[in-house]
Amino acid sequence: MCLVSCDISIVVPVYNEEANILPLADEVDQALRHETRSYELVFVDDASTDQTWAKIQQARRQNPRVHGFRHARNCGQSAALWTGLQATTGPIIATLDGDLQNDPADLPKLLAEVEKYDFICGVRTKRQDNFIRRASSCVARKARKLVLGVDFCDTGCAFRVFKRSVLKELFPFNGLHRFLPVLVHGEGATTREIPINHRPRIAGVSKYGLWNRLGRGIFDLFAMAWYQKRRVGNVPFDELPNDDQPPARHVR
Ligand SMILES: Nc1nc2c(ncn2[C@@H]2O[C@H](COP(=O)(O)OP(=O)(O)O)[C@@H](O)[C@H]2O)c(=O)[nH]1
Ligand SMILES: [Mg+2]
Repeated sequence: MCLVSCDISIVVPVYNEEANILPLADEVDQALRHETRSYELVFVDDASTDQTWAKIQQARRQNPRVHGFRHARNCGQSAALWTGLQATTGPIIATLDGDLQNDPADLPKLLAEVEKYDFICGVRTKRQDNFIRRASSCVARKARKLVLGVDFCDTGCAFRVFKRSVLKELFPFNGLHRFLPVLVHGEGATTREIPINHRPRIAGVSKYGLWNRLGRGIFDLFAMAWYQKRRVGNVPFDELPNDDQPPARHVR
């Protein structure tokens, strides 16, 4: 199911975002109009019950850089993200939300930074969400710092740009999308946080409430803490030399 090779793969998991697909495809195209590298925009529709899939097909007719995948049943944002990551081949990957809260105009800024770092995280400095959401992100940040000893400002921000090489540090689970920066950082990838624009949601409704955002995030935190302790890291190892070859050093 792999797509044709291109330089930048933009992965957007969506669920019931019918009104946002076409404007998002346009905004991405606009944002990358001066980009000399090739890109693909990959929507992963997580079995939406509205016209999202039809809109992805329409976007594809308007722009062949648009690709679409559709889950047979609703599996969640992380599962859709994983499907998109597996389906693409670009050496640079960008991810963003499909509700237009992330501003594709920030793409060039993040793409420039990924030349210097492995993983760039967007930070929603002027967040256009209600008080409960902002407060729960604050609590989650403090909990992450306390339990994991890492301090990323905004792991809830899905706008990220990273090198494909960091994918080898990741594995699929429901909740992965919140822990991407923590996992890649744990394996030694270089990370950078960059302020990005954040917009209010205009169309469609949020899919998250207090429990499936903060509650699950905190629950998963303890699994992350366990994994941090038990993970088998990248250990360099030597190979006994063959007769005609010099000793070799590998990194798993
Ligand atoms: N594929 C998939 N995407 C989802 C699901 N729930 C939310 N999303 C997408 O994840 C992004 C963020 O969700 P949103 O409801 O805007 O979260 P909020 O901004 O935190 O309120 C949007 O693009 C949603 O369409 C889901 O179950 N499956
Ligand atoms: Mg949103």
